[in-house]
Amino acid sequence: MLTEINFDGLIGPSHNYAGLSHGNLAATSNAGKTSRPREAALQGIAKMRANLALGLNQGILLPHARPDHAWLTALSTDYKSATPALKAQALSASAMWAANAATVSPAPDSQDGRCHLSVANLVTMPHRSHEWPGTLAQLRLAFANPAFAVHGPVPAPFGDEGAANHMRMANGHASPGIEIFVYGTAGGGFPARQRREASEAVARAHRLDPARTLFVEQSETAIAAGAFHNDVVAVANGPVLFAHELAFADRERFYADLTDRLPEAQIIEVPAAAVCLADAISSYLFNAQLVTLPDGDMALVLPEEARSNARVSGWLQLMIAGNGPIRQLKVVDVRESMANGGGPACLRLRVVADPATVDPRFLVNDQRLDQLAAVIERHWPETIDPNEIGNPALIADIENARIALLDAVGIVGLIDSLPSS
Ligand code: SUG
Repeated sequence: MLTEINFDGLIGPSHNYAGLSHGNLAATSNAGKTSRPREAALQGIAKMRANLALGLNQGILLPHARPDHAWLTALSTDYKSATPALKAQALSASAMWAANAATVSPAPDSQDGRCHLSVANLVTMPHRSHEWPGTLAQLRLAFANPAFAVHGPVPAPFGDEGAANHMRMANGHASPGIEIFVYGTAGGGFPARQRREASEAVARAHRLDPARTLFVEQSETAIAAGAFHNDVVAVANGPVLFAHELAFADRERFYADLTDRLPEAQIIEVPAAAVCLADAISSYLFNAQLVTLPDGDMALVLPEEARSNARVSGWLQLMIAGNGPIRQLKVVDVRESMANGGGPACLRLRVVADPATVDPRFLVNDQRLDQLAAVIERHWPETIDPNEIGNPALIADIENARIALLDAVGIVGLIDSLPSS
């Protein structure tokens, strides 16, 4: 039976604060701070446990080989002699933000009846531009069943950041949906990371019905305020869109096009007068997982930062007191990821599929999470000071930690795998 599975990026042992993402205010303002990889990964595990407790299906994507020696070799260097900037870019644990792994179109939306996944090229940021081979290798394993079609990346220079700039709305997960691709053209002083050409290429690859596909421009004001991905200012689930008033360049046209195609659409818009963009972005109110619970109600899985912002939590209380479609709030602590600009929604890739068609090594229950937590507790570095990333002992610990994890989950083939094409 088709259902939604959230695949969370397991936070890797090299998680650190290098300040690599221009336009991501959390990441740049925390540059140079000491990170806590072990705690970070355990926070991610706790979030997955909380989602399992809500009755949701949960999967994982695994950390990539870091440092990425293959990438450094392609740049005619190696980790020891690389510049400090290249070292940091080669070591980044950024693959944890699985919402940027791929764009996913569930089977009911595609003309060939398969679930399509296109790995994101992430070409805008150097430290993310070398994620796709490691992601593609995993997607090909996890979704090898003929129920899926897994595609390679859109070629450069058309930046594609995956599901973070894509929303799907439908009456139910298994019904045909409206797919909404959000792209940027200008971002004030910050880069617009999703190009319309890339979104259009993905929509073609996924064989979507053009009549049920929308291309919507992200507002320049939102990007300039730090919304480097659409999922920082909007999230959708089923027939519900939850968005900030200033998320889109032309909201009235978007809402009209949407309700024209999906008359059941329910739009919950948060006015800038109630929650300004700065509060929305620092609290990650919209980087929540909007999920349908087994009883059909919707819940919003929010970061702790949304509760601690008085204006944001005041607005949420009013929303819950009303009679809207979002009936429950669930708060999770993902502070280590948040400090790099990654909230609960960034950490997961949603796939609508029958779990029986997914490689079981990528699916988790509480027992499997216990097993993963034991590996993390034993092998993940407790702290990383960005000044220490040249230390060979730290690098050996990071590499051994990932090997221990792949061994534990039975996916040793990924240790140095590259996609075959
Ligand atoms: O691409 N941060 C990530 C955060 C991605 C969040 N994902 C979504 N919104 N879906 C990024 O900006 C910071 C890494 C560093 O600076 O060390 C970073 O890559």
